[in-house]
Amino acid sequence: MINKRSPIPIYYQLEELIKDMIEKGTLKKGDMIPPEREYAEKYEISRMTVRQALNNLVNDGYLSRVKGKGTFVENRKIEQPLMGLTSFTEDMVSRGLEPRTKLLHLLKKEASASESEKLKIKQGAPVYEVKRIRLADDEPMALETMFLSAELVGELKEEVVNGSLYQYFEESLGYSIVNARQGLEASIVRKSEREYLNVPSGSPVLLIERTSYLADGKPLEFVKSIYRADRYKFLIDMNREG
Ligand code: 16G
Repeated sequence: MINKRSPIPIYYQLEELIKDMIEKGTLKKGDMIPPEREYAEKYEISRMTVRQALNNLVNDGYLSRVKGKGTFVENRKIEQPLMGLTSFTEDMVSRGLEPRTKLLHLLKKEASASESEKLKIKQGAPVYEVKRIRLADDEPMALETMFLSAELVGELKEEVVNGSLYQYFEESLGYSIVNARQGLEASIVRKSEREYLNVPSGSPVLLIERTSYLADGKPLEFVKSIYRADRYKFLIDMNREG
């Protein structure tokens, strides 16, 4: 319920209330939410306050507006733990979603200075650049650009990069991917990325860079990914060391 005496702003309380209904499943994807007026009357608050709460929920990806129709509940965000070193395919399958890949390009070229530094190979050595859209239940989630040393992974075929590369590295090439270093930062979608991710201009995204290593310390992959911030939320468990 809304507590008008609380120091917590009313629009924020309403946001939390609606988010809670989405999380509990009382409001499901595709449900139309009541008009502003109804919320205002029910909670005896101003329509401006309701509008502010709904705008914030639209910006955060919980709701979407369809012109002339109304405001609808969106999918819940995917909650991705940051601790385990998992693949996109594993992440989606574990949530009951169907992973799919749309290959944008697979090219073999000479490593640039920065790629050679990341992959610890000589500049000019052969590298693969693989650019893929990763989808869950046919909805684009991320855009991935991956660099791999061709000497390490051998010849890469299209059918391989259309599936799970971690599975290929581990099961077909017999490699053990043991650890990775990952950076995560906020950004706004670029014009060139918008249509791949199917998001409006100005949408927030998360830039993730991962370098994964094999048991002998060799870098296996260097990947730059762009994740939709309206569909993803990253979680981490922390312990206070005493
Ligand atoms: C994830 C990894 C990426 C890895 C890919 C393999 C992040 C930020 N990135 O997308 O580094 O290459 O999984 O997925 O999580 P696959 O086995 O399905 O091809």
